[in-house]
Amino acid sequence: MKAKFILIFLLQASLGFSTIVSDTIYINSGFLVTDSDSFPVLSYNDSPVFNQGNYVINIQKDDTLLLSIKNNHSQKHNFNIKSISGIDTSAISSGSLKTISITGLQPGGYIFYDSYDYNSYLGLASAIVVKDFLHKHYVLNVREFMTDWNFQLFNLAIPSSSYLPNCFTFNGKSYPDTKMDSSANIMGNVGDTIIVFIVNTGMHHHAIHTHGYHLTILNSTKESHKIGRSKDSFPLYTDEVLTLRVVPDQPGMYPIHDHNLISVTNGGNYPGGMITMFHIMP
Ligand SMILES: [Cu+2]
Repeated sequence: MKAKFILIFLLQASLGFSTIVSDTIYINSGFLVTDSDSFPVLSYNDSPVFNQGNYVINIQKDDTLLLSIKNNHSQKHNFNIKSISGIDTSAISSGSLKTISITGLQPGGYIFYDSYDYNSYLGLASAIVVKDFLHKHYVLNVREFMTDWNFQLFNLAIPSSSYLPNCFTFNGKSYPDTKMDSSANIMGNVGDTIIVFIVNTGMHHHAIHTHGYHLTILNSTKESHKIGRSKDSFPLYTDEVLTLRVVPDQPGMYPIHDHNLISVTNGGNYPGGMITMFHIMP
């Protein structure tokens, strides 16, 4: 039986699939800083050092992901992937490391997150991209915060006020800090095919407007009737992942922003929040 298993494994390896990919994510706490605010958050990072931009896991189709999760926070956490079952979601206690194996993910974009309490809201929600394409890709993690809630939750209090967010981020940054973040600026040349995953890990719906280009919707995890549309505005439900394709037809720098005006402010002042850019060269 064992010899048979090894034979199948060798056969699969020789055919080029079932590659085992190891990755490690760290659950860190720290302060998310914008032009107008600084408040506590949680983040998935690729090192024990806190970074306010969430780490994105990238694998290829048919890869087996051996994912180690190190909990550097004082509370317990767990690991889940939206709409995927069969994953070990048991608690990862403070200070411990757990390794899980994930196989069989279909190509596309997924949200991984912590299901305990408000941990996903506090920052523990990011993306896994399973690639079946060779093009360059970007992930825009769209998320808003109400800064008072973060202070209350970090003091282990239940938020006492209704949710009126005042901080809006792409990949953990608010404009103008998004300008300095290569993960949040979509760069390429005229004629390139670029895949863009827009991932709403916030608690509000959002609507992302692109200037300069139309993008084609390749997939939506919430509304399949959107697939195939070519547009320049993209409403997003909470927890929705949109897979988009853009082939820029002109050079230039064009904004990408949330169409809700409150979402393009920092502490109530425009411009801020969810604004980033296309940078397309000839
Ligand atoms: Cu616009």
